[in-house]
Amino acid sequence: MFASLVRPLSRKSSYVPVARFSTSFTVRNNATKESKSYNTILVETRGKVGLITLNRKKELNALSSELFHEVNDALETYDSDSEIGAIVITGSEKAFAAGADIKEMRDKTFAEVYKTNFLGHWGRINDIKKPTIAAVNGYALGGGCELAMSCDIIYAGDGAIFGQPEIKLGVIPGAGGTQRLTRAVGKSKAMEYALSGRPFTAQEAEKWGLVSKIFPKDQLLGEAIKLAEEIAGFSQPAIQACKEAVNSAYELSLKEGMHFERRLFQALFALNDKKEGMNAFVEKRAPKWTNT
Ligand code: CO8
Repeated sequence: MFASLVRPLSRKSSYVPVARFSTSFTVRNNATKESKSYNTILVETRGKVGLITLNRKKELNALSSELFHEVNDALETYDSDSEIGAIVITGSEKAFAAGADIKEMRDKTFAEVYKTNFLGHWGRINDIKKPTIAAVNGYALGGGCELAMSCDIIYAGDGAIFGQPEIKLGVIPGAGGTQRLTRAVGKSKAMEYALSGRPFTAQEAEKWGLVSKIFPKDQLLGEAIKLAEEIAGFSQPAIQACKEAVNSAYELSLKEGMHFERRLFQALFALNDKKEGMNAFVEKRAPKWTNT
C-alpha cells in the first residue's frame, strides 16, 4: 500500500527550461538529448512549477485528441521531472477549453468510438502524482469543465463560465462530469446543470465549493503560479502522500480513509524530510528538503 510513498522519486533530471512560452520541451540526461515539440499547447517552466497553456485559441481550446495527447505527454514529463513540484494548466482569456472537439466527434460511430476507446486517454491525468492547479478564465465547458475538475485545485478568473452542455449535443458528459460535479456540488445542483446544460458562473462555482478562489482575470495566472510555487517548496514525498490521502476521500469510507491517512502519516516518519522539518522548527530555521 505504501509502495508509491517510499519508492524513490523519478531519476534526477537535468531538465533544461526552455524560453518563456516555448512550444517544446528539451529534456537532457547524461548521454542523450531528447526534444519534444507540441502543436496545440505551450509549455514553460517557472522555477519548480511546470506551466501548460492550451493553445488552440481560434477553436476556443477545443480538446482535440492531439491536444489531449500533448497535455498527457507534458503532464507526464513534468511528473517525472524531480525539479518540478507542481503543475498549472491554463488556457486563454476567452476560453480555458470549450469542450471536446465537436468537429472531430461529429462523424464518429458507436462502433468506432467503442472499439478504440475514443478519448479514453483523457483518464491519464488521474495518475499524475504531483499537484495540479487549473487556472480557468473564460469558458470551461463540457470536457473543459471536466479537465478543470480533474485537477486538484481550481482557481477561476472573475468572468469564468463553467458548464456541462453535452445534453444539448445529444450526449452526456464522458470524462467525469456526472461524477465529479455531483461530488463537488451535490446531487440536486449537478442534476440541474447536467440535465439542462445551463452554464454557471465562477461566483456560483466558488460558492458551491467547486472552485477554491476567484481573482480578477489578469491576476489569475499569477495567483495560480504563486500557489503552485508554495506547494512546490515543500517536501515532494509529503506532498504526494497528502494528495493521495485527500483523493482517497473520494473512494473510501470515512473509517477506511482515516485508517489510510494515519498509515501514510506514520509512514512519513521514515523520511529524512520529516526529521529535517521537525528539527528546523525546533532550531528556528528554514528546512532544507531533500525529497528523501
Ligand atoms: N469543438 C469544436 N470547435 C469549437 C468548440 C468545440 N467544443 N467550441 C467552439 N468551437 C469553435 C467554433 O466552431 C468556432 O469555429 P469557427 O470559427 O471555425 O466557426 C470557434 O471555436 C469560435 O466559437 P464560436 O464562434 O461559437 O464563439 P462564441 O464566442 O460565439 O461562443 C461558446 C462560444 C459559447 C463557447 C460556443 O463556441 C460553444 O457553445 N461551444 C461548444 C461548447 C460545448 O458544447 N462543449 C461541449 C462539447 S462535448 C464534450 O466536451 C464532451 C466531453 C466528453 C469527454 C469524453 C472523454 C472520454
